[in-house]
Amino acid sequence: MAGKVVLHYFNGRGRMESIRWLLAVAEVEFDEVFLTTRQQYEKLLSDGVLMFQQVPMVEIDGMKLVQTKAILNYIAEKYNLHGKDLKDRVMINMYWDGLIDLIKMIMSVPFTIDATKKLNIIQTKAKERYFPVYEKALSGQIYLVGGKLSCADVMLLECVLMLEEKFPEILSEFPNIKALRDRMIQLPAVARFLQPGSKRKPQSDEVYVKTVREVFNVNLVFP
Ligand code: P9H
Repeated sequence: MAGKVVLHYFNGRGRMESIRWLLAVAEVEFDEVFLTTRQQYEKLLSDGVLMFQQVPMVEIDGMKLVQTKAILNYIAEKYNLHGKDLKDRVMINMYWDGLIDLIKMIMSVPFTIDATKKLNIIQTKAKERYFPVYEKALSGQIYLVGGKLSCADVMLLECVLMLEEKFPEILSEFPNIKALRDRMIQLPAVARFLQPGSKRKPQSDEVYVKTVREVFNVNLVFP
């Protein structure tokens, strides 16, 4: 039996949070090694365990996986969260990739000079470009694809909850997405992940931003 899953990333959301969400919904236990110093990062580099000198890195089933989407795909496939056939899978991937684009915008906010301006752009994009797609996909459906929970539903919930932290009324014109959100937070695995003390990470703070910049020795700033 392969050892426990181990996540290598910062003690914050960033790109790893979607992986934490998917593992939590798949009810897969995982440990975390937090990157806090430049020395730690340099050791990972000298040990040759970061294929592109980047994190996230996830140890799973005897492998050291990198590239967030590849890791998410592996987990989704392994735990039957990636659709029942090719056509369902491509629909899931389209919805998933749209959400990844939106989450990348949200992830950059703590590193952005004018965070308020960026957040307003994100709110507009969410309400005008992304949420209408998911609202339509959920009309008459309990999940986005094939009537079955998939990794796209998980990421939509992750994204909605993050946006509601900034814009509590963001779902006011999207009753179908709100119904999905209200349903999914009742799922035992999701309810557990939303409990205080779970491995879900809080909103990024100054410590997180400072740590990322120090570890990579770069004054990372997003436009
Ligand atoms: N394709 C953290 C918060 C917000 C936005 C970005 C980064 C890309 C994947 C070192 N990893 C600052 O860059 C932190 C990737 C992975 C890959 C990294 C380097 C990033 C961040 C850390 N940067 O999807 O996994 O960009 O390791 O030399 O590139 S995450």
